[in-house]
Amino acid sequence: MTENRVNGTVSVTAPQHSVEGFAKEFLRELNFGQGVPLSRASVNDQYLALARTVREYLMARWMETLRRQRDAHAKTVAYLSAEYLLGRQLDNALIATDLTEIVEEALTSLGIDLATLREQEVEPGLGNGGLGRLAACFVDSLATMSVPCIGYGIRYEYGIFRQTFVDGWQVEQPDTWLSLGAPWEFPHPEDAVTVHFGGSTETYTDDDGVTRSRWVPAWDVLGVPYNYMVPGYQNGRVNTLRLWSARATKAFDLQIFNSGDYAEAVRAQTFAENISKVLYPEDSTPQGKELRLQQQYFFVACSIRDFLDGLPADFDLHRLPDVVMFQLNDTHPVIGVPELMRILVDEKKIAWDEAWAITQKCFAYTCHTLLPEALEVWPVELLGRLLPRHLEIIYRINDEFLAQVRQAYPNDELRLRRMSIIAEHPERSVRMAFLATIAGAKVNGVAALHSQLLRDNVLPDFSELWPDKFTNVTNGVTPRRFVRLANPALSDLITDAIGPGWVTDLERLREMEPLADDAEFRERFRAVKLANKQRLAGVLATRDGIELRTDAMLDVMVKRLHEYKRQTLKVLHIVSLYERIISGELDPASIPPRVFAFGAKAAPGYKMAKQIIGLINHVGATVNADPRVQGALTVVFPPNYNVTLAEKLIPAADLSEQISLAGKEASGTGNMKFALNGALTIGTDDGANVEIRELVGDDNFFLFGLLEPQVAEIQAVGYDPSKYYEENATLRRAIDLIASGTFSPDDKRVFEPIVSNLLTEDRFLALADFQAYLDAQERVDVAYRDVEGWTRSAILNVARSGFFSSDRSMWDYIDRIWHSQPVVAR
Ligand code: 26V
Repeated sequence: MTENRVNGTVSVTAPQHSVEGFAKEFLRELNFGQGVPLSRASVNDQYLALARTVREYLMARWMETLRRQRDAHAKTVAYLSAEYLLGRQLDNALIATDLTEIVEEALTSLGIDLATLREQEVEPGLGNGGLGRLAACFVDSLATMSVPCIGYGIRYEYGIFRQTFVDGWQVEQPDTWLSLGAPWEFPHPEDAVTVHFGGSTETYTDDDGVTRSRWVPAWDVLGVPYNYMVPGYQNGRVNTLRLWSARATKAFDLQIFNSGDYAEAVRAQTFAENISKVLYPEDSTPQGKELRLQQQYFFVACSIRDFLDGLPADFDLHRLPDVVMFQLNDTHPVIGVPELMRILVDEKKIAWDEAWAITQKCFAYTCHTLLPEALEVWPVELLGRLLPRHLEIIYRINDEFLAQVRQAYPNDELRLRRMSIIAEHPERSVRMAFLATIAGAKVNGVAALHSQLLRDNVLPDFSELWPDKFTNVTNGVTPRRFVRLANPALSDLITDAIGPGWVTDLERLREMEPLADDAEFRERFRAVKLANKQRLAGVLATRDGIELRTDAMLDVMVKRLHEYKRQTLKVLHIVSLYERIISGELDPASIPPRVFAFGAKAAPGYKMAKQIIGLINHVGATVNADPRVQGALTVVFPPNYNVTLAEKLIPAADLSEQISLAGKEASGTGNMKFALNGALTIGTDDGANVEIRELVGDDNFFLFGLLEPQVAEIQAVGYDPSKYYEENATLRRAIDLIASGTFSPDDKRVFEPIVSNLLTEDRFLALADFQAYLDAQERVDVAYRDVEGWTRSAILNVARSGFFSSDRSMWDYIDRIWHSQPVVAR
């Protein structure tokens, strides 16, 4: 897409405010907001005052945006997501308002260093990984495109845990992101919503003699909304993110107060507030988790009610699809489907068929995984106990759906069983992905390959029944945060070359392509990379006491720790190089020095993932300390990888590791961030890697490994990893070195579970891809030695990755799914 579709820009704001003006407002916030004089203000006081001053610059735009959207009666995207991995807010607000320079000067005039205040902000880590970060990128893009969107989610009191390492093993600490103050949020207790749980259903005859059902719930909680600004990039727009926090209801308080039982009152309050207490760290086995279902219903019920309450009193609900699309970010919010049906049928007394027609036009579903164990199912017993009316509604949806299937495929009992929303084994449960697919106007995967596999392997019966329902929207990332903010040096270089328009029209990066052949430009590009490595070295030194050499290739693998992502394959590569060095086979002086950087959190309950973290750290400690290596290999693994660290790591990287087993990574979005920041990818034919390689070209991408159909073939005949161990001496020596206890002298058998898993099961075929990976890494070494050639490829990666802007993803959702529009200036 070359056309610039960024609409509705009010005016690119050259802030009318002066340095002196800003300094004055900042001091006013410090004195009257924080209640301290500058002379006695802590860094935190200064940070809070700064945040509040900056947010004031967004306030009028926020109100104006909402007014304009209301006046336009525009269709709104209500993005329903259990996770938003936002990253720090201050810098994003500064680039959005174009205030950075003014603020820097104003603070300097007061003897304050902006960089110090930036470091004071604790990022809201309200997500696990890719899915939550994607939601944050999407709301950024919609604000920048002037498209009406409200992001709905949960204000977890504790976000993703803070990771520490003790002797190389992961230890989790609570994430207390709210403890030093939360200057970016606006609580709105007056908009609180009551959410019901439990109880039973009953039928009754209404005034017109119609038999109806209603829910008689047993208990309730209050949802208090907190609003967050989502500023568009220098376009005068601010959208809203509305996150719900659970409180005990007044009714609850009063009842208990009257009973005179103080301890019980506190217990009840704790019980209610537990609902938004902690983010679930995605688990290795997402078995029935009652609190998680409560969280899901809680935020979805609040959000739907909130949206409906915002409509005019006389609004005809048959027109609901004209004004909203509830986009389901994975299956977590799917309980919203029976909730909307319950409201329309039970409360608004709309006939079932009409209500179903409305509902089917108001929801669309995005699937973010292919792993069968990651598809959510809820035991019927649990759902019926917590949400009895919703279970009845799901049953009726299922009955009518199965009648439709029976008509399309007479006498096909097996098909009915396969397609039923209700699974019978191993226990009766509700398949949330099926419910979402049946209710959704559209179902999409998140990269071309993923969408194809979703149709062919995960939901084949549904795609046969409704081929037009399925579509693809390849993920994207926001160039504001991940290039403009994270990589100012590269941003300046690009802007110098092609002007500033690329920030909101990323395809324009193509204009840089010819510069790949310009020696002087390549030189400047390398200087940027080096400066980013030096910046990272500074961050790691102060943050973690890690020493980072900046004259080596920086090879980075950052993502959640999962077996399918194959961090073990990366470890096997490192161990193999190390083994070849100490056995004298490989001269360390003969390879380009490399720093291997990891960042990864393991779900606290995922034992194997935590083992792998231990292995990486132990291998690192051994390799880094061994003089025989002569510094040719270094392993660094800073703890607590998060958005803030990503913003420093990615711009410094030379090589991006995207090595999941083909067919397992739905898309990946880190892969896009690396390419846009001029790292070359070593990767499998998986997720969005496929599209990255197509765009940047085979010469600028290191492809290796089995293709998805080959994986399926091997698994069909029965995969035997031990064969690879026996037949490949290099692999055998690497595995034997781990098994020998070299990396864990205090407990030589500690990595036994990893070794035996690799040799007997190796579910994600690391051993099958090992040799291909090693060969590709040798191609990397050769390419890296050609400094000019490597730089050329890196520049082409940047120039050809404009497609991966989340702005493009959002236009695709608009064209294929939402059919909404920007609200342009009038
Ligand atoms: C959950 C589980 C739980 C059971 C063990 C394996 C497993 C694997 C993944 C998940 C999370 C699934 C949802 C998710 O975060 N998907 C990610 O979404 C990103 C945005 O679309 C996408 O780029 C990643 O490829 C995808 O893994």
